[in-house]
Amino acid sequence: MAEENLLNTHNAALLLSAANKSHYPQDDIPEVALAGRSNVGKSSFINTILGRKNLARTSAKPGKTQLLNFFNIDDKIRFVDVPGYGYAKVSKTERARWGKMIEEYLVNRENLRVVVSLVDLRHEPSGEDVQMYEFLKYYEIPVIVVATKADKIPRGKWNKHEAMVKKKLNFDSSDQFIIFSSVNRLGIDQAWDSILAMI
Ligand SMILES: Nc1nc2c(ncn2[C@@H]2O[C@H](COP(=O)(O)OP(=O)(O)OP(=O)(O)O)[C@@H](O)[C@H]2O)c(=O)[nH]1
Ligand SMILES: [Mg+2]
Repeated sequence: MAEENLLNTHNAALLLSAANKSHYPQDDIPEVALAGRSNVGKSSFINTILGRKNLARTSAKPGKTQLLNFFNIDDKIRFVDVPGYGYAKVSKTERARWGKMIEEYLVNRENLRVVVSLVDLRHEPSGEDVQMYEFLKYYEIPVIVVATKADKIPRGKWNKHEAMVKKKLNFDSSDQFIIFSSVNRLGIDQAWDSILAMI
């Protein structure tokens, strides 16, 4: 893989977890943030494209990740695993705190180069998926849309699902759209190409 000439993807580790900007790393390393509904597959995406089983924790229990988790990739890139939205069993207060934390990071973080916005290829994007995409477009934050869990629908239906997702998001055709599966390890090269092109 071409990216392996540039960085050793095996040299990856959790650097720190932060609740607010006073805890963010202080340097110039470019960051790639992962955003999406709880359970969409953000942590799995990180593990899969790094070829690791359990670097970013994954769970069948949604709503687990409450902090911004910064992963150091070979001292050249960081992945930032953002807590998922849309988990029902969260109080109004927690939801507000979440919103503040995410907004503070996404809008003001100078290290941020691109947001990988994950949606489930199987379903029409939720209101919150649409809001996230619109938010990123509004603030002119570069975005790559990754449609996860492609293994759960037959290949012959991918086009139809892609069209459904794009329509609901009011997708900007100049953005990248990647069909992905952590189970079948599909879309990895395309994801790396798109990410590295933004950095
Ligand atoms: N079939 C299939 N399952 C997946 C895929 N990606 C993730 N999963 C499963 O979906 C569940 C949630 O995945 P996570 O990666 O923990 O999701 P997350 O977005 O990090 O969730 P939060 O941390 O709660 O926001 C786990 O049971 C994963 O094994 C995929 O591509 N295909
Ligand atoms: Mg997670």
